[in-house]
Amino acid sequence: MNIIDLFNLSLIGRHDKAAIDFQGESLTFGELDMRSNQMANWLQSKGFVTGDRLCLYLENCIEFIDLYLACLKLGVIVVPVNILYREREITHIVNDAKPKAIVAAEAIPNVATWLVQSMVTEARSMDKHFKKVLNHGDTPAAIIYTSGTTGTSKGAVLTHNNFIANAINLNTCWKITEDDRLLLGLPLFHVHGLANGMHCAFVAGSHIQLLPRFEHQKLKAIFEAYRPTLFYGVPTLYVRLLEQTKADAQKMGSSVRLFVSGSAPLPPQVMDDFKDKFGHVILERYGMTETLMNISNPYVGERRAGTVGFPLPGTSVKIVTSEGKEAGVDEEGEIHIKGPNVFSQYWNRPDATESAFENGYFKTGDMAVVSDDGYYTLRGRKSELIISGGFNIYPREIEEFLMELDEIKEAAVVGVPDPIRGELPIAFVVPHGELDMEQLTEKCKAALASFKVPRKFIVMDSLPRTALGKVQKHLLKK
Ligand code: MCA
Ligand code: AMP
Repeated sequence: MNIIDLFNLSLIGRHDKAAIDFQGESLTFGELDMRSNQMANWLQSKGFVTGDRLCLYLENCIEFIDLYLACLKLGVIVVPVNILYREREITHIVNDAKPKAIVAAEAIPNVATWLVQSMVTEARSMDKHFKKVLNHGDTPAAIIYTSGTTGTSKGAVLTHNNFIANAINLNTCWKITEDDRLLLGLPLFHVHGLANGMHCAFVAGSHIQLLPRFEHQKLKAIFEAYRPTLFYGVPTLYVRLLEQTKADAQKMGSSVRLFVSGSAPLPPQVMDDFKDKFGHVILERYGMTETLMNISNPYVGERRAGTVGFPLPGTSVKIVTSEGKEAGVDEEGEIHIKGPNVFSQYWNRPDATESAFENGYFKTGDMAVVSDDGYYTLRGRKSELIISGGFNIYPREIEEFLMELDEIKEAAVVGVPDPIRGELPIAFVVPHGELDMEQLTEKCKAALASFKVPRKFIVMDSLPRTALGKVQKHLLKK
């Protein structure tokens, strides 16, 4: 089976049930099914077949879902692109994934763009029925760009079966049902919003209130009007929610049965303060783009602050020490993962795929320990990855950009702790002469997604290096 066969529990089986609200528009599962049939017919009429790629550069919207479901029905591989990415970052993905088209709300400079509104208008005249295309579960469903542990952006190929395993796991373990109401403001271009949010709701038949994005200032009113039962957030959002008064927080939490956090470490203090204000113990879990969800605190039982809980069903987890041995209790090592949730390959990168696996396990690059009662605690990463507001930043990408600029000789980027975003990027630069800081920031803003723009530039005469020439980032961090 492919994931559409599973979504059909709702798309067909709950035909008349309300599926989604978005900016005042309400659609049933049957309407989502019909709209995506029309879009699939339209894409087919443009020559799309199984295995072709389609890039989506869109904020959360119903049209994203129409296109996404249409691609899954056709076996076309969706390549979602972070809406905050700029031309340079989009071009890298387009050159690598070689999609047949890039869909966006507005033309992207120097990138051949298909405009979503005209596609949707044309699709409205297509047949509402779609002749099923047979695709099995190992068919790629999406290529999601991420940098793994090495720092160069690679496309993780996720199959229908990977997504199916994730949806079945979370629906079972977090007891997601058709009675749930999910407030979904996380971006659909990342797996947190897409696979945990949208997929699980479509399989279970839950209702979704979709937001273009989270604007924390508006959340109180949205909670009170929608009365969600389920909420998924990154730690930055939980920090923002703590700005509510206790009385408002209690009201906001009164309809909710489960708050989940992931994508970055949730400080135990935030979890405690949240319990105090909202009266809920946040359930923290751990995942990656390449593996979807791996480890989760339990729905029933102790949700232990600072830990990510136990391996999810079907997921094998090993902690491997620096000597290559399996770690004992409380012994630190790298997390290795095996299971039906784990991706099959990086797009067009057999070399990177091979080095990402060892003995059939994916090497996550995340360090962890396990307690004697089985709770896993993440201890940081092997790589230099910076996570800001739940978005990943690869220092090397910013360093390479800075060093392409005429005025910069050398650059090193590190993450510094930030109480709201978790981490923020800071750049150390060795200039060729005088530096115009404002101009430098403007150049970064024009080329990089806003969350990657260094918040500070620190000018140095030279970067501290080891005898072998490697920059000593730990010294810079200090
Ligand atoms: C943030 N901004 C956005 C969006 N999110 N712009 C458009 N669409 C978005 N979705 C921009 C804002 O314009 C602003 O830009 C800056 O980011 C910060 O916004 P602000 O309003 O101050 O918000 P915040 O309080 O910092 O909160 C931001 C956020 C956002 C809502 C937490 O960072 C977010 O949605 N993060 C989720 C990322 C995510 O889904 N990660 C999952 C990856 P400017 O600075 O120019 O003003 S998947 C993953 O990691 C694995 C698998 C896992 O385990 O889940
Ligand atoms: P991504 O590449 O966007 O899939 O990000 C995956 C990375 O996010 C993981 O390798 C972890 O480093 C981090 N991550 C996800 N969930 C958590 C969590 N609960 N605590 C700490 N880090 C997390």
